[in-house]
Formats: sequence, C-alpha cells, structure tokens
Amino acid sequence: MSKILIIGACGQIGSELTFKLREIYGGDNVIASDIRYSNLDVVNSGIFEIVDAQDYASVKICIEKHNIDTVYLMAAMLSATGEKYPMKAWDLNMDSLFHVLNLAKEGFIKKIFWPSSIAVFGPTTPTANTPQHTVMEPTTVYGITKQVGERWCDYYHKKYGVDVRGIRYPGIVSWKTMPGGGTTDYAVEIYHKAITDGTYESFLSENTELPMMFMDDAINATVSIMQATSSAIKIRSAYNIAAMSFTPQQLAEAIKKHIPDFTITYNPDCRQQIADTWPKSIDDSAARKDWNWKHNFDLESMTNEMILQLKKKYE
Ligand code: AKB
Repeated sequence: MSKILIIGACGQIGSELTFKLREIYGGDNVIASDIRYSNLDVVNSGIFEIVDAQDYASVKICIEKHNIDTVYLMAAMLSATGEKYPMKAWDLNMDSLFHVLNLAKEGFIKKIFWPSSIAVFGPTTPTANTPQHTVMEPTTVYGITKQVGERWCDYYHKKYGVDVRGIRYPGIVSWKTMPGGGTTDYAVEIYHKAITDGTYESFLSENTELPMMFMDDAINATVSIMQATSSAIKIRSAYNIAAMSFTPQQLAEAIKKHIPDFTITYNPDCRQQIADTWPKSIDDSAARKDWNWKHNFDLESMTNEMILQLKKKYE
C-alpha cells in the first residue's frame, strides 16, 4: 500500500484532498502536513505533521519517518497575494517544488502531484477554448512560478524519469475551507455573503468570465490523474481541465434562484487586472482522452450544493 504525504493540507484544496485520500487509502496511509495547525478539521482527522515546504530537511525527515512514496504538493502562494509579496511567492512556490522533485530524483519518493493553474496563461494567450499547447506569457508572479514549474516537472520526468503529474486548476469553488489570496476567490465568498448578508460586493466586474470548477470535480481529477497508469500520462508539465465558465453576474443570477432578494454590487480592485489576463474557457480534450477526465458539476448543480451545504453550516 502506498504511503501518501500531503504538503499544504490545511488549504482550500489540500484539506478536501486529505479527506478524500483518507477515505480511499485509509487514514494510516495518508499523512497530512502544513506549516502550522491552521485547519483543525484536518489536524484532528488523522496523522498530522508540521512540515515547512521550503525546508528540504523538514520535508525529507517527514518522508523518511513515514516511509512516504507519494507526495501531493499543495502548498503555494496564489495570484493576488503573490503580487503583494513577489519574492516570497517565488521562493515558496519554487523551493517547495524543487525539494520534492529532488527527493524523487534521489529515490526517496516515487510519485508527485503538483498543481498548476490557468494562471500560466497571459494576455497574449487565446482566451476562448484555450488550447493545451499555446502562447504562455503570464503577467503574475504566481503564473510565472506555475509556468516555470511546469517546465521543470517536464524536465525532471524526461531527464531523470521522475513520475510527476499535474493539472492546471481553474478557480475552485467549495464550501468546507475558504480559499486565500486568489483572484477567483470571489466565486466562493459570494455564496457565504449571499447566505449571511443577502448581498455581496464583487471585486471583479460583472462581465469578467473565468473558468471555474466545483471542488468535488477538482478532487476527482486529482485522484484520477494519480491513479492512471504512468504510460497514460502523455503530458508531464500539467493538463488543462475544465468544467464551466461564468461571470460574476451569471453567478449572482444562479444564486438568486435560491435567494431571490440577493443583490450584488461591483467594485473591481487590483485583482481585475489579473483576471483580465486569464482565459475565459479552456480546451481540456487532452485530459479527457489520456486519462478519461470528465466533470460532473455545472453552474446550476454546483449552486444547489453550495447553498444546501452553507445553509446547514450557518444554521
Ligand atoms: C487564483 O485565483 O490565484 C487561483 C488559481 C486560478 O490558480 N485560484
């Protein structure tokens, strides 16, 4: 049985990935880790270790202690926070990746999941149905780290045979753990505010269309790509994946079907400039063909689930 380490397990995706992997592989085989005890649901759900993703020794000690063979590296500084702290974003996102790539190269681990993002694309990328292989000139530090990281993943696979797999996540919508520091975070905040306040001020303009995905689909994609046979994974940088695209206005309309009095206002801030450089929709045919990726949730079914779960949470 494979032994798994999740680095960055307290975050929005890391937390739900931890719960899912524990369900599939058993609690004892899935070690959650983060730099601090920031999510008690994760900390209390099984074995938890403090690991500093930027410290090679800290990662290696945990890997050796638990005989880890598979690492999901979910720690990262996202797009909006990365613009505030460019060098910190560069250091965190790159150091942590090099540590796990080198641990695989040195034979300590066998398999890596590393998340990329639609942030690898930029203003010169075609915005509609953005292809897997296309112009990539990201303008955020986060996007640069993801683009460069993809190249390094591909390099370590070709040069050293490292089994590394990646996905370019769109904006991820979920109800368990809040996202932090991203440009797509509005699509989560809006649901919370719709229920608690009946109104939301969007930091993106009403017609800003972005690719998005419900968490369950994102987790399924992550598990599927890692369960696929190595020969099925033809792309070792990261795969495009897609589920839906919408604007803040369309999202507000979907919420209004459940909460008729809900109102939205628009006050775009610096995150608008980032969103304006990202694709509106994504061509994910390579993922669908190579490892049978498919999504289940659209805007309507995601909204049903978000409202249902958040109403229970705030009751
Ligand atoms: C962000 O907004 O920075 C992230 C992402 C799209 O990678 N959610």
